Amino acid sequence: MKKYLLLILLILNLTAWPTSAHMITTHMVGSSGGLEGPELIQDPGIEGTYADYWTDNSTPTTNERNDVQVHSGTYAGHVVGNSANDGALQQATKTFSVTNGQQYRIRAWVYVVSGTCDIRDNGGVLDFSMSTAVTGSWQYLTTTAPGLSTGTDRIKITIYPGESGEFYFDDLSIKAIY
Ligand SMILES: [Ca+2]
Repeated sequence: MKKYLLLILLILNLTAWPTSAHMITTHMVGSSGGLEGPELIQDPGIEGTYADYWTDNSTPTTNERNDVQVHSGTYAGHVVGNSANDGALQQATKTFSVTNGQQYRIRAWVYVVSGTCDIRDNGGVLDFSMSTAVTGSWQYLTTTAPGLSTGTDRIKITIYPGESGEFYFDDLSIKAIY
């Protein structure tokens, strides 16, 4: 049934934009069956040069990529800290764009060693938060949130609440959903 729905949607897409066939490739069918836009996170798998994409949030003891715990690929982000809000923040040059009123799906994989790992927006343009304190295995976090205005925002992945923690993060995703 989903195949037929996809086919119909593709035909509608072709009919609506006959000269923009590349648009079709930017839309994927998500697990909910709805269409999703392109990935908005740059280097979502944390495989690139870490400092190009991530900076410190507050004063983490460690904020790096390493290969000790990895969800996919070769590397994952790794944070160790001894105060609340210690963690990783997307570089100001690596923001994602948000459209007012558009709904987004946020996904992340997190491996908590200790404390609570909290993932949220930094700027309030896309207002979301999700967290886990489950230790010792990769946990899948997902939520949806609307754009509260049109602009750019950043992800931060921090120890919150609590005053200490250690975690890994990998395979981040933010996509518009339709
Ligand atoms: Ca990875």
